[in-house]
Amino acid sequence: MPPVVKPSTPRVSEPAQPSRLPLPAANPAELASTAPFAPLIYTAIHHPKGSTDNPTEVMRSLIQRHLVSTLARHTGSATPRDWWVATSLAVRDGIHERMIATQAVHNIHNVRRVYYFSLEYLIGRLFGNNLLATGQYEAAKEALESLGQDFEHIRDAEVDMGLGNGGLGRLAACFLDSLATLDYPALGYGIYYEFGLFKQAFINGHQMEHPDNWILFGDPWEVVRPEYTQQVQLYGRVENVFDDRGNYRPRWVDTKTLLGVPHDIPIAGYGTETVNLLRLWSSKATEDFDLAAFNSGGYVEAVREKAVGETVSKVLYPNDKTENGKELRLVQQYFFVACSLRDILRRHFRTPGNSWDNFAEKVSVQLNDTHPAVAILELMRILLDEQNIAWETAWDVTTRTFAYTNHTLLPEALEKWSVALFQRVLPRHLQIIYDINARVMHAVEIQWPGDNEKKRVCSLIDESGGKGVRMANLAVVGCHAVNGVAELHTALLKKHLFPEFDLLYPGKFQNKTNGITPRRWLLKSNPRLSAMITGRIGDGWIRDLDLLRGLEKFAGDAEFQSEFMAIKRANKADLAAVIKSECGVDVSPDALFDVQIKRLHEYKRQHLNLLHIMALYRRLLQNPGLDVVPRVFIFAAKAAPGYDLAKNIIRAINVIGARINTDARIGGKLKVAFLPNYRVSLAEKIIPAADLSEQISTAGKEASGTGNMKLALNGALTIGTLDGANVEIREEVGDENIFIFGMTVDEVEALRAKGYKPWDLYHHDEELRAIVDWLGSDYFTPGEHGAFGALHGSLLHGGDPFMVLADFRAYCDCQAKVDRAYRDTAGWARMAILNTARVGKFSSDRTIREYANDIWKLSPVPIR
Ligand code: 26W
Repeated sequence: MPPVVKPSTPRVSEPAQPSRLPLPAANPAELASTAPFAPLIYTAIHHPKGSTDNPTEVMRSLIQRHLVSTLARHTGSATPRDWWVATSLAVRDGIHERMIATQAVHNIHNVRRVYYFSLEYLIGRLFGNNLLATGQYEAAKEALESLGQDFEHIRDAEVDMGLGNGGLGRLAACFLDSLATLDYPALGYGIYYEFGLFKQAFINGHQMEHPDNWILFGDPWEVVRPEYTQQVQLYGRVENVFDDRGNYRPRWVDTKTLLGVPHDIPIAGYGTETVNLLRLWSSKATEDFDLAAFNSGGYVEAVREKAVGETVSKVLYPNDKTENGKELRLVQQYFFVACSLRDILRRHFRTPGNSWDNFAEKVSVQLNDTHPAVAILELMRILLDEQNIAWETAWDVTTRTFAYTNHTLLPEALEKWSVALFQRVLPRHLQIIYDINARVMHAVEIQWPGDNEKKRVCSLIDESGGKGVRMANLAVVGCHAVNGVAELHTALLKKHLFPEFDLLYPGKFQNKTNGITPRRWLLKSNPRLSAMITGRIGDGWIRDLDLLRGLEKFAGDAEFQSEFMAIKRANKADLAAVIKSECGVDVSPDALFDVQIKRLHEYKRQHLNLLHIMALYRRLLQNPGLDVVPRVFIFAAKAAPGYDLAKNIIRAINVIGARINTDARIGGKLKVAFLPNYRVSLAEKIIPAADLSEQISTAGKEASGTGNMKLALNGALTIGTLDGANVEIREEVGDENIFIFGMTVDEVEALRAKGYKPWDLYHHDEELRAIVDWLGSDYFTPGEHGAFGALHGSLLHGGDPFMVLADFRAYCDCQAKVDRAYRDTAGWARMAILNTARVGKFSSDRTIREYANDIWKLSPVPIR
């Protein structure tokens, strides 16, 4: 417990009005802007003086105007970046009008909103997306071309907004797109990291990390909102104070203060007036910070302190999965959550008639994993300490407000903060944790009297080893709904991670299978296929992906098949050019493009893929005439900078791949390309060109996967285990249109229980043994012994934790089936078309509707 101070004279903080917050009065300018709302969209924007109604000409004059008046550029000397900024601003003008209108309608009608809390948003580029959303794509393309500019070149000037690690961050971005497209009142909250996910380069096959200073030259999409700056407290200590009725009135004192400045990114729905916001906080030191040190003569010290305040939003943690327990990360989590809650309270309490009584009716907060779960404690603290609201009422408001999505079962990814750290950074919140826990323990005692084991697993405090706060347990008890991200994942969540809570809170756990936005992952990234689909079934699929079922009837049509495959080939030719320029490797668009793109992690088993490549290479060396379908193995993946084994796997793929690529003995039948710096904009280039999608995680380890959905939508066939959403993809496309192999979850569990011995497999499978030995030798790295020692060691001495050897033979056999299937061009085309036609379920629009109906109880609010 914290060091407590008990002052001799009890002090009482002024009891606040139970149902009103002492918040600043509504900003009159803001109310003025919301009051006389009229549908005036585009009046100024689309009819600049002296121009015509022709959208291309309107766009051209807007671009030229921004080039001159905003960028001070002569058209003759404008760089691609200038053109990109000017065009973005031209589009943004209209988006801002819609954004103002949307917010006005939401405010005036005091609508219920959902707030998505996420430490990560992998937005990628906004240019093409916003042009498509607002129906100005063609106009902008023609306008730029009429000004002598190459549209693709201009598009490439945009730096990806890479404020996330992987699936969880990209899911948040897809959700924002669907929320706006479906007219749901929603706001995303997160951190305005100055440095996003590191840039990756390869040197001699090794991953090198470089800072991603994405914002260096500014971002035309964002608007800074200094007027909504928030203050948050951290550190300090709790004074235990009692009021004159003996009630505990703790005071959190001697805190440090941080300022949060909001940066707003508009999120334009597709084909609708709705424009929602993504509000990201950057941290600043307060003036007080400076003053104190300045007064004591420490000017330089003051500036240094200020810099410390500003490091909070400096950098995205590049880890997915393993939590490293760093203090700065906890501070980031609290900082953004505290700013966001204050912003929500400001919005709620400025509306006449709103009170705490209707707070949970107007506010629904979705926690993207446990990373923002400290919000539960912060709302409790505000209610208890600042509003003097009784515990039961406070807990009721809080639990009705929050819902939690779990994204992983991996134990090393479950956040656990040391109690000592919590005590230092958030001492009052730790007290609240203990108070919540006492009630949880009470509920467990009633349910299972005298059962200490049940108490141990349900406790918010992990007593094993160093004491830790279990954020997942906090999230489960502090939320009214908990969801997994695929059917299988949700079942495992209930069975393995939270079986006691599932009994304690029946109905709280539910499934929401992930989805992807068809706007980015088909319409924008694959214009050829999009145009073909629209030509056959109309463009309704863009907002209703189930309509792709209308393509099923063409699956056996020879003409349709050859058109479909011609598009795939053209996309492959485009990707071949990227591979040439990025990797220096020549590949043929006629080869089978076999794609594995995702974070580099042992459980995702890029090394299983590598072992198969080595097997094929070895067979070809032994028999150069062997008839195999020519293949290009395409990888893209970043490894967490501190994850040595993952980096060793990258090196192995790069080095072995380079050897294969230059070995004339195999006649160019195999090629390996590891594209550096995987990011959203690169994914958009790879996915439309894929023939085969590698989804080969150890069953039970991949919560859902979303790359699997993107690839299937673009007509790639999946080779995969029965893991995550692969299970549901199989249900949709049919068993005959997917390549499933390997152990099931039950088989994995049974083998683990029996005692898994990778050495037995090594001894009994001759080819496997030869490959593993090859990997352990210095064949690929002459003179550098043990270059892949980490990888080789993990497979044998390390016990092969993800059972790569156990699935190796089944994987090779399945790959042989793929090889045979690819030779049947018409059969392959049919399967590919059926994949595109049948994955409508995986639209994030469907996912968002399910969240809205089952968890948020949220209705669409169409603007106009
Ligand atoms: C450092 C702590 C930490 C721990 C876990 C950071 C990030 C995580 C995430 C849970 C990692 C992640 O992105 N999970 C992925 O979420 C996707 C969206 O639901 C799923 O499709 C993936 O299967 C899951 O791995």
